[in-house]
Amino acid sequence: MPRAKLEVPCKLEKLSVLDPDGKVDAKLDPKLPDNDLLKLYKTMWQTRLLDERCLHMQRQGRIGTYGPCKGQEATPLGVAYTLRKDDWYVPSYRELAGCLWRGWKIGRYMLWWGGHEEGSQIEEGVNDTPLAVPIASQCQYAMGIAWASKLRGEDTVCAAFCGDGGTSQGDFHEALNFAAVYKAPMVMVVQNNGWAISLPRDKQTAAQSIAQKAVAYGIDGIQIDGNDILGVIVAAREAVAKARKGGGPTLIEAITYRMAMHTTADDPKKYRSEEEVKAWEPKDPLTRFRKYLAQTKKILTDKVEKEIETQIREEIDEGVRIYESYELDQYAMFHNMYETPTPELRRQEAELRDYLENGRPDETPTEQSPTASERV
Ligand SMILES: Cc1ncc(C[n+]2csc(CCOP(=O)(O)OP(=O)(O)O)c2C)c(N)n1
Ligand SMILES: [Mg+2]
Repeated sequence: MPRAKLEVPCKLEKLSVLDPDGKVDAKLDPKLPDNDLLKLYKTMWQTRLLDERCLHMQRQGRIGTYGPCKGQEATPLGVAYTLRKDDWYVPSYRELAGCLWRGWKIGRYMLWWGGHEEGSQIEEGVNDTPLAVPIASQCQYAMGIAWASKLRGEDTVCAAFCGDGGTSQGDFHEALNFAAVYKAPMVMVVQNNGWAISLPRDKQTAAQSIAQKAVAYGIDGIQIDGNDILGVIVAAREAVAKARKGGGPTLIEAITYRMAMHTTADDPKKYRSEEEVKAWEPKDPLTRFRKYLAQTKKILTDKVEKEIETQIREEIDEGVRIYESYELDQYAMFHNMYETPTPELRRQEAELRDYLENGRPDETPTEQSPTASERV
């Protein structure tokens, strides 16, 4: 047998529609109605301000460890925009913008970061799954949801998200492999923000792109500018339409950047340079979208902007009020895993009850006690 080139049919593309100056490629412009553009802008801006508020509240001890999404608003929002209400949205933990678009309530979102079980409850009529921290675990749920919709003869699509780090998990591979073989209506979106905590992208994979991993599964892959909401919408629309028509999954790699720390438990200055962060500032998805709406489309005037900001701030304040006035079941975490709690869970519940009713046990730190950041 002679040696020959292995011909592998594949469709791999790269796409960007809106440049950092807010100028749009006219041939690719999805031409969204003005109303939708302003609604998207409001959600993106609200995400930015809510994210900031959560960060401050963590510093004040009012919520727990927080994972910011600053800089990563355009991809989840653009994808959510292309979904129908009865489609499924399966986030990891930096997809707040799409969650707000899908109808998640601010107060409940805060409950999740406050460490309360009630934060995982999805609003009535919203086909989403709760935030997922076990990396890439949500890819498996998404594949199952997509396959179930196919088996039931429904035409709903499931969009799932994970990070660049998530692509090294077995779950990511298993989910995409299965979805591809069974042509499950799934859209797999990887938010490649260049880092998995302190691990840079070039140590994550030797592959030139994450999009090219699609070739191994026999599906289409596309790399997009994840800070360009219009480009995200164009790519996601095509992927969703293809999945809905029975064409199977698409892998979308969205190139973006996490402008803040991984979570409030780490210090990014320890592993990435200030210059790198500075270089990403001009590509900010929010300022880019603002320029497009104000200068190119001329629909965002100072007056409209002020009105939107007032509305956003009122809604966030109301969300915080709701979050802080929830009547919480302190013991819910012991009751939601098993129908009959195990003896160990019962022991822990009794310990917590004793702690809450009778005060603090002696917590004098010993020499060996790790600090919070050492434990992460
Ligand atoms: C299965 C699993 N392993 C390890 C961790 C600890 N961990 C939390 S976030 C993270 C990095 C994830 O990086 P990436 O997928 O790129 O997402 P990003 O945080 O950059 O959005 C790791 C290793 C975890 N949550 N789950
Ligand atoms: Mg990452």
